[in-house]
Amino acid sequence: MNHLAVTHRATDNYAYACANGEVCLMIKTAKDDIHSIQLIHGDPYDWQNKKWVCNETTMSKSGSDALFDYWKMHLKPEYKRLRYGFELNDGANIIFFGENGFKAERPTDIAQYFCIPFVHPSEVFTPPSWVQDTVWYQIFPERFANGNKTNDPKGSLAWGSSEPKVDNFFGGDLDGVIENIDYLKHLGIGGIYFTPIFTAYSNHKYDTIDYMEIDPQFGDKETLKKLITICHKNGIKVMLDAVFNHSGYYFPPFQDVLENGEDSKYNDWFYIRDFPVVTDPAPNYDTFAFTPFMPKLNTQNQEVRTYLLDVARYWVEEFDIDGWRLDVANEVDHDFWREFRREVKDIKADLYILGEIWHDSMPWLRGDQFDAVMNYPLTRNVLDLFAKKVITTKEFVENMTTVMYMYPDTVNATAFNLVGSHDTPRILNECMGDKRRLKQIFTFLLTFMGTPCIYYGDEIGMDGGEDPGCRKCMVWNESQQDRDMFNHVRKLISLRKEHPLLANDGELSFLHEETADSNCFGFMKSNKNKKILIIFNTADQEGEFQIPVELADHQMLNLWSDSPFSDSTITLEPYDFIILELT
Ligand code: ARE
Ligand code: CA
Repeated sequence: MNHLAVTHRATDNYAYACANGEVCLMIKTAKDDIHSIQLIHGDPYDWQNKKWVCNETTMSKSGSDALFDYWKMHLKPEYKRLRYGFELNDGANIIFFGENGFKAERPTDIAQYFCIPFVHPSEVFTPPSWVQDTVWYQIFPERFANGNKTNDPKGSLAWGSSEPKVDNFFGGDLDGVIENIDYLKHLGIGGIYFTPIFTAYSNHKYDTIDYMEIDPQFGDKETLKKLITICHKNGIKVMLDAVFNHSGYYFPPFQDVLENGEDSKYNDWFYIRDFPVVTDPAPNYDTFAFTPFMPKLNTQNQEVRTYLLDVARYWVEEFDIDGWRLDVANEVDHDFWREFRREVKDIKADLYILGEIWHDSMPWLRGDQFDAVMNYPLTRNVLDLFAKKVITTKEFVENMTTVMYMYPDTVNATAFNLVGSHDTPRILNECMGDKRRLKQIFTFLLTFMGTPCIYYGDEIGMDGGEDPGCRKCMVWNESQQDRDMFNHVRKLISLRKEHPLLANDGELSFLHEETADSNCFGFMKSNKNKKILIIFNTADQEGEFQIPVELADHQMLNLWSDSPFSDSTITLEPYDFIILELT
């Protein structure tokens, strides 16, 4: 038995409470090492005749990556308390594993067992219930649509007349979004994520000057109110971008510090290393990255906190927004985010809080800070397989399993899954312009798990390289849009609405080992009533996928073509996919 690989702690992705009163336990062991695991569990205070009353339940292996097997189990402790340990069987030996490590025998002393002292409702990860059925659409307001020529910035270029640059403007605004609500409704999305809309100099508006005003280039507060009302009428949620890690250079408090130096009453609002403040040759204050135009805000300072929390509350209270996306969220302190959560959820309990973090984010996803993070680990993996073709389907399944077990299932169900954003090259570029691969990626994104986000224009086949290339003006002339791609995405969204299994209403398992052809792989979503298989051929040649024998007895329906299906071997065209419902 590989003792070193056995991993469990009574916390985070290894042990978490679910909203229905269940506790989920997960343990990790070396791949193909352990044959079976018995969970020994009970209430710590349940004793009879000086003997602890415990139960035994068999765990099941629920996934594997390159190195590990993952075992999972749900329990419902009657009194919300749990003491437990694992009996690991490798075929030759049975060994007990508890908080104090490995024992040859099952201990009678329950101090040796893992402990969940008490599950408090306030510590259960509970994102807003609407989120897991939402398909997001990301809008970069300067480039989505120009609905009002009178507010165009000076020197604005004709819509789409040239390539996007770090400093050029095309006049996009909130009226443009209002004008195109029907387009979004027709596509079927359920939420818009707007990159920043508050007053700032740049075209991206991440260098905030006034957190309490809409940038006049985008409209005013009335325009935003109108936009939100129309969105809500059409069942579309609205999420705004909160840039609280740093302000813009022209944020009045920072200007005050520049002017008055140490005497400024704002001198502790930023991380100034020494006075006088200089920007050249390098800023002597902390910034976002090394950008002197984005001085880092000191969220340890009480006045800064009060100010930013006022901002956070204001747009929820007065404008009824449905979500906050938090920029550079992992560079702001946890304590601030805890207070942030309490304040905004006090006003609107089902507000969605999305952190922008590109890395392992467990510390922010314990229920006391964010409801989700932008799932870039998923993005990387999807691109590596479908777009860049630098990993095999086997590696894909393994990597994705690692990503999935990084977090509780409850977190995965609302993960913000994206395949590109205003910070990355467009997905079509990553696919080297191959639309078949792009279609597969959309199919994956919209049938997997979590909540998918579509970056504006990807659905009509827009291209563009790295920032700023990925921020071109939306193409509105239908003859220049890829309508076939649009219909593909639209059909996926509508299937997802029709079949909750395609969203988050069931268990997901990969179908890989069963395949003879390594270019093909799939996954299955299942609940008590039915199963849906989603299968891909990721190669430029015809591929074959064998339906697992244990599923052979089911009635099958090809959901994509809406026709019965009966073959046990599926033949797929290059870069094709199939969605099968099994009843
Ligand atoms: C501008 C230019 C760029 C140029 C850059 C150099 O446009 O072409 O490369 O300056 O300084 C905003 C604007 C950007 C702008 C930037 C600076 O949108 O256009 O870039 O301000 O003025 C990390 C952070 C993550 C951050 C990304 C960009 O962790 O939080 O870097 N993302 C947010 C927003 C951005 C925004 C800002 C932050 C600043 O989403 O749009 O930029 O407010 C790895 C790392 C990640 C890293 C990621 C991307 O995978 O692990 O940590 O993210 O790469 O670099
Ligand atoms: Ca305009």
